[in-house]
Amino acid sequence: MRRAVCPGSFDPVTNGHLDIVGRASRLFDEVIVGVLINQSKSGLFTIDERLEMLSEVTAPYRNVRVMAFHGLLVDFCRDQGAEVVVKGIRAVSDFDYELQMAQMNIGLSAVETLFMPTNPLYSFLSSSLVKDVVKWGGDASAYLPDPVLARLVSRLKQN
Ligand code: COD
Repeated sequence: MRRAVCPGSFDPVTNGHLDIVGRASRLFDEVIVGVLINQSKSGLFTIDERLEMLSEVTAPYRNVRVMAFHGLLVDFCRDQGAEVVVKGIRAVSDFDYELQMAQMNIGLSAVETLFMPTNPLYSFLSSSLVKDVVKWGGDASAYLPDPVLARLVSRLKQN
């Protein structure tokens, strides 16, 4: 079985993330969306909330499952039997850092990284930007799945 991991913070998942996950699901038998538990960086949503949102929006993809992980990505891949990491590349600025991580990861293990060009509709999109747009009352409906937008609006109203 060919299994891939799409890792990230997903705070929260955007249509850009979802586009990459959906395309990866057509290339691999199974795709695991790995949410990094980063103790040094507290997010807007808890890990459980991110997992819930991801599970809801990836439900149409029968070969995608969602899990949290901590520590090294390559260790998570090994534990899950995944040989490939799939990363979306939005711009040259993403590429520099992603290349460093991919090279470190192949040095640490045999895990390959596949770079997938972003859908041009989402090439400028990040979780941070959409949080800012929604915080100040902007319309982010083109960039977030509906249930994620609803949760983001409600969370930012509370803050
Ligand atoms: N279009 C396409 N792809 C996108 C878009 C978009 N609009 N937005 C994001 N992406 C893709 C990118 O590939 C990105 O890498 C991924 O989605 C996740 O994005 P984020 O912002 O949710 O997550 P990041 O960038 O904070 O996640 C970083 C990782 C968790 C992947 C990374 O830090 C990691 O692998 N950490 C594990 C620890 C480790 O192994 N460290 C050593 C690495 S060498």
